[in-house]
Amino acid sequence: MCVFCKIVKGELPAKVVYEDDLVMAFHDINPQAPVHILVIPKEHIPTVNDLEERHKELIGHIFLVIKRIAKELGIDESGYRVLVNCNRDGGQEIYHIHFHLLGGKPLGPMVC
Ligand code: DGP
Repeated sequence: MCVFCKIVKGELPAKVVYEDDLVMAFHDINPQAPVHILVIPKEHIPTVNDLEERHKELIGHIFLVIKRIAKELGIDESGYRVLVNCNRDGGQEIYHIHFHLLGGKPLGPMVC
């Protein structure tokens, strides 16, 4: 079972900031910004490449959850970045799709 599935099942600890039937959000273990939250679907979807038509509502829901968390953490007005890595060249380390919510400081331009 993957690390994020273990977090979903409560078998690994995480600093959870939001949870419902479909998604979970928790602090990244290695934060790259003052606010660094990972938002994941509870369903094990490995990468963006594995998304299907049936996931359309789920992905929309994830963005509404991101919006809600950004407001709760007080970064909605200052701004934030939402990032998804896919596969090796995208720098994906955990193969359970996740949305990075980064903020709390000026992030500057995207650097590749
Ligand atoms: P990515 O490179 O997009 O696959 O990002 C994976 C992120 O997951 C990385 O920023 C570190 C984080 N991470 C890895 N293992 C754990 C863990 O066990 N708990 C938490 N909270 N975050 C983790």
